[in-house]
Amino acid sequence: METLEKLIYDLYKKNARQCTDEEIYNALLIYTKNQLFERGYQDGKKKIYYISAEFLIGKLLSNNLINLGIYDDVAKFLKENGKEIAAIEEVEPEPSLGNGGLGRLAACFLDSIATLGLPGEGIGLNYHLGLFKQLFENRLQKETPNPWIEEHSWLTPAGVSYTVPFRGFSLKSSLYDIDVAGYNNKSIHLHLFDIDLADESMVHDGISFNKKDILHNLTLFLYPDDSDDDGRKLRIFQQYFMVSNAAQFILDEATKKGCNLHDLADYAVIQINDTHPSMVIPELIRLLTERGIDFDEAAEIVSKVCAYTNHTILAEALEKWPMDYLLDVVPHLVPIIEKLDEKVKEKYPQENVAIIDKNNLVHMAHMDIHYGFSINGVAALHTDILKTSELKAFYDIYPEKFNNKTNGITFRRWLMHCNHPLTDYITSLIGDEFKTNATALENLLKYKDDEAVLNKLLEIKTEAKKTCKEFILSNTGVEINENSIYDIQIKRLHEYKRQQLNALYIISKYLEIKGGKKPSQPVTFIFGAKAAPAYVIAKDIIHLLLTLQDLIKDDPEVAPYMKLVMVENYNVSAAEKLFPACDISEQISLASKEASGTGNMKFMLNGAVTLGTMDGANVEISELVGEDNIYIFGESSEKVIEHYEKADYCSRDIYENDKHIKECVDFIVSEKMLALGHKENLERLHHELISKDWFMTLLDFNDYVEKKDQALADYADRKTWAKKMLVNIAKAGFFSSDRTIEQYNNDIWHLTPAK
Ligand code: GL9
Repeated sequence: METLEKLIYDLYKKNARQCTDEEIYNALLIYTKNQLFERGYQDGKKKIYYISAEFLIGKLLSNNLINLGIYDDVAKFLKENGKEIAAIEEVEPEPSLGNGGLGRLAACFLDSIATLGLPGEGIGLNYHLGLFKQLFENRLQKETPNPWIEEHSWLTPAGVSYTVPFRGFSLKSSLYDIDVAGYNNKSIHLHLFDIDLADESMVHDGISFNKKDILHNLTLFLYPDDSDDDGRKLRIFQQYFMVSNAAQFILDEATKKGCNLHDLADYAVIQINDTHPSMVIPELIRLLTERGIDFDEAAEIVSKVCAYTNHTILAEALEKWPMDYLLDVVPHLVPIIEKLDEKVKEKYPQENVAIIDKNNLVHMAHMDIHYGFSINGVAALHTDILKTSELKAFYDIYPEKFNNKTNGITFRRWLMHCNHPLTDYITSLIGDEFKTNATALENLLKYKDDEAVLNKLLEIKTEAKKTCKEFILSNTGVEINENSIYDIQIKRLHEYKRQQLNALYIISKYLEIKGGKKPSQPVTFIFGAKAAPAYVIAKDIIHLLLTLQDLIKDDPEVAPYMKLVMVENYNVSAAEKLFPACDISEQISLASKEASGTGNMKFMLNGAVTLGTMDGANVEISELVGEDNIYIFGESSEKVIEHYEKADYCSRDIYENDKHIKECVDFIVSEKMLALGHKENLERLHHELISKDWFMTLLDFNDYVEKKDQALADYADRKTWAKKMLVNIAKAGFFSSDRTIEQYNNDIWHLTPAK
């Protein structure tokens, strides 16, 4: 730690003890960046370029220290100087460069690519304000800007710039790099492209800004509001800016290494993360033809370089851009897309696989599948649904392109960083092989009946719950009972994820308690979720939760037995405090709708038991842990898909024929609720549930109540519960993103790892 001490002295002319937390943070930032630089970067002839509109990297200091192998030394040094590393961590602003699972997955993947020694790069955009910061006002979500770039930050200017052409003007880019440390290995880069003229001062009244002023707004926000034409066009501006820079960068790197463009596939493989980067296909073709390659060969070259990952079957997320928008923003891509479409239509005239449909919409995913060599889903069930229903027409044409890559999470962040006590205890039992070979966690199974071990696991959980209680108090002002069961649902707010189902359960418990039936064990229902700014019903659900929170808190008959608390501005840092403390993990999406989920994996790894539907990776979790160690409920994906096909689901029938359900749903607009909440929001949500309920909340309600009651009752048998916890931790190894990335490499990328 001598170099760190010296650096601190050079910077501030005082020693660590005399520095503020801010000064220590800045010094550690510089120190860590130097260390990463000195360790060097993965390189190789062929590289993976992971292009993504989102990289939800979270705070980086502690994670980097862990991956550099110096976390303990730094923590000790700080302690000797009267500082707590936890307090230093608080100084770091969180870069919110992603919405949720998809962006966080990209961040976990970079960690694993670096750790496995694979030559690779992440490529994305440097959003100045990231995803909005969420405030609660009047029990409603309010969006405010979320700046994260300070004078000193993890960004390093790379001195690289390209010109990106748009209709009528062009924009120059500047590249900033963030180093991503491998665990005990070299680093890779996350390349974030930016414009020089980005102007944060144009943002007013929350997160409003002039959407037409592209010269100044292009990299301000991650996914600005897309509820109008200008917002949607801005997305195309962003996406094209991202992929044009990426394509120019990739061709530059490859040619420097001796690529003659014809052999590009020997130098580069591009993973297209969802459809946001899909325009990289026509853009690469454009650049190759500009450099003298004929169109057909260019299309062939690109088809050997690009692979596409599908992350959802929700139609709203499978982008289809009106041709008019493209003509307006990137007219030079249009003839290329038209040619690609013609070639497809010559061979496959059926409408459902066309790139340009009869309404002149460009289907980005279709372009990816026709002109990429691989398409993968993100969990076994999800890939099956792609093959057999959503993308069946494509599977019939290209069965060899389809493959599954079940998602994973990096254990460095989601265990070693966020849960030191559990990590240390596991290490004391089975050694630290699990840190690089996650399936070694199975060695824990030999302690399944060891009472001392089970008790210790419970003790660690109790401590985590105490720490989490402090966090919740400071975040929300609500004091929760650390001896209650922590039942947690943290994820983006979306109707398909069914936070409203959880809310209805809470209403039913509330009514039970009011009716005199007291639960044997107090429960705390914890939520964290941001709603997309233009998603009205999602915001109504937040309002319902916040209104229920106050109703319960202020009712002395109910408050001792249950509480509801909604964490404000749920983000990666909050997540790190919530996962270790959870008893029951809520994974209650409508079967078939959650492509994978990754929070489910983080909970399991930290010893929570899942209450979930047979959806996404829950299916694989349930196979791994066995039915004694998970609570499964709800309609199967086959049945749900059938309901959609036949359009025969009618929530009103259920509502009218089930007294209990009617009572719970109607409580939303009861006098008590309307006395606290807003009539407009609550009535709209009430109406939505009865007349639409697109995601079949009422269908699964009774089964959900039964299984959740069962889980809460089982919790009382502490020894049996601790065994469930142990099995969940022991079986979590499969969900390491190291495994996922190894599979991407073996099946799709074919890179040679560094020794
Ligand atoms: C998502 C899926 O909904 C998740 O189930 C999946 O785990 C992740 C990562 O593969 O991808 N697809 C998607 O569009 N999002 C996902 O989380 N959305 C957001 O990130 C907001």
